[in-house]
Amino acid sequence: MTTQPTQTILEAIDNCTGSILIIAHNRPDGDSIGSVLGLALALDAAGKKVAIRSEDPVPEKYRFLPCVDLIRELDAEINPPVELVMILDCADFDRIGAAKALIPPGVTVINIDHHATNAGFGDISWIDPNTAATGEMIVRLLNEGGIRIPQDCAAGLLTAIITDTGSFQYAQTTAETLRIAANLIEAGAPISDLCEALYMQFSRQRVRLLARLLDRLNFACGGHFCYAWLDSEIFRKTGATREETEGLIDHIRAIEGVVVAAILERLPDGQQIRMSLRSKNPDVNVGAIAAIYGGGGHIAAAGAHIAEPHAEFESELVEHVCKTIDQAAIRPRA
Ligand SMILES: [Mn+2]
Repeated sequence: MTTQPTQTILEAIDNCTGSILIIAHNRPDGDSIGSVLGLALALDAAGKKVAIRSEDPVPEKYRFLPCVDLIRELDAEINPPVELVMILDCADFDRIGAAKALIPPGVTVINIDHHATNAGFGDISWIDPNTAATGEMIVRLLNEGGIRIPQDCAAGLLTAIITDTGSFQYAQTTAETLRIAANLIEAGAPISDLCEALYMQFSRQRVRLLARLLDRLNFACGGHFCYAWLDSEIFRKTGATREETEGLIDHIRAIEGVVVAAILERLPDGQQIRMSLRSKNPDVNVGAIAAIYGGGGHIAAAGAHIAEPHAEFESELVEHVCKTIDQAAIRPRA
């Protein structure tokens, strides 16, 4: 009988007498923040020493979460010394950035993630691409280990699942996802308070940003591909921050006929581009499109950072997306 990675992970946690260092990925999203907080709070309640570190600060919109201040900057001291490292929701080891320097040599690194593009870095890796959110995997791990889920932990983990499933709308939302969410609500996660904090507290600047973005839509592939550019001018004119772009793409994705949505953000240097992609059709894999540009992600959601875009970047992207959509259209659906 083969040992499940969850058993190996639980044993490593059990045997750890020093600090367990939990690391969030750069530009942390709801799944990343909710998962690291949830795991840390459950392990803390179980008597373990935990520390959470992130190179990038927690975005303003997630600062409402209970115990969010446990997520500290990289130079904060960790006592006792780190004996075990857990990296969550991170498709690629480089995405923890300078937090790598916090990993003492020889210490076991555990990689828990749901991105299909995760190549399995670390000493113990548990990758489940069929899971909607890393938060869901954390609940499975805690349940399997008989580790109690305190109320604040449940709030973090439910936030992870709500944000990565698009409020239980995306295709990866399964009956198990809903059972786990029910589990978290039973543990005291306040679902309507969480949703209000997540989706009903946008700043006026962010609403102005959305208005201008919707004025800049480009349609291609007979309306199946819709994309828009963000640049320094739009942030200056609206007063919105670059952090407030999260979720804008959902408004493009929501347009009738659109199969692939994209936001192309020109970074402050005026050169580099951050690309976010969404797909509404399971046969149209935007993860594969992102991979062409050195990025990654899932079938339905992916992204890439283009450091040196060449002059034909936009027309080439349109071509790649249209080809992917056309191929899906001719492939018979199972
Ligand atoms: Mn995730």
